[in-house]
Amino acid sequence: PSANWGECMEAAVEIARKAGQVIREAVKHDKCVTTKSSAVDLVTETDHLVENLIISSLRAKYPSHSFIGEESSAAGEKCCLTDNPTWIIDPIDGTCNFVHSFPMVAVSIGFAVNKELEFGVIYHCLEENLYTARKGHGAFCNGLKLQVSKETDLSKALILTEIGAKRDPETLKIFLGNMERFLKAHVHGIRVIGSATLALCQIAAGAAEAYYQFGLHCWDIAAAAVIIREAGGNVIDTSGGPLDLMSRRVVAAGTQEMANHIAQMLETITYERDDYN
Ligand code: LIP
Repeated sequence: PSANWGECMEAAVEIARKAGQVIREAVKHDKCVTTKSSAVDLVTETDHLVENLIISSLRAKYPSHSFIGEESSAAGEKCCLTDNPTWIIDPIDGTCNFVHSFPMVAVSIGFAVNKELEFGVIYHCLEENLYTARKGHGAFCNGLKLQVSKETDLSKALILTEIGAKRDPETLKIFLGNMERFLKAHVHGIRVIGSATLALCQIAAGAAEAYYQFGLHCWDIAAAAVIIREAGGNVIDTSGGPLDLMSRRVVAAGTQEMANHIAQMLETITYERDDYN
């Protein structure tokens, strides 16, 4: 049966490219912006339009499959991963960037069967870079093979993270404390680019050593986790244990040593799980 997933992946690539075209056009125009969980958790009419485009196209091809989408979940649909083949979709990752026309904007489509991630497609649509990986078949950007950094020394690391939607004083204190700890450990640098999926693609590409975040969602990790693993990297929970797609936290790194080192240094920010209801 795993032979079928290659065909599903081709469908994902095709629809990601179509979605990317819509986003490339929409970024040139005024955006209608509203907020979700907080005043900095943004959504636009293009997020909804693109999610509908992706899900309706895939559902027509694969009517028995399940779908988890960022905007469907925000609208109250259950976010629950079962053994059924499941598409995990972020129509616009980097919505805040999209609103500001900052170019780190991507479409992310992950696919899981029996709760195992099978492939991931991330389209950095404003730069036309297509990241793809299928379990056991390697990771690629525009057809070129990706390879993670093999660095194990934290003091030689470039680290990526994202801020997340919670901005209350306690969250900010822990967030800034985590950053401060890495800066005091003399990492080469810390970057916040505004798109979790594209930051994770940089880990796969070996352009940065590690990524960590509290507060991201399953649709930010699903596709990227396959791409990083197929590029030789590690994706784990911030506790150091195995990745839990629904736990809203992640550490990704080129090497196991680097991932563990990062995880050990993090103080936890608690977010409600994606599958809490
Ligand atoms: C967002 C990411 C951002 C991350 C947030 C959120 P959205 O996704 O792009 O980098 O910090 O947790 O998941 O809302 O733009 O799709």
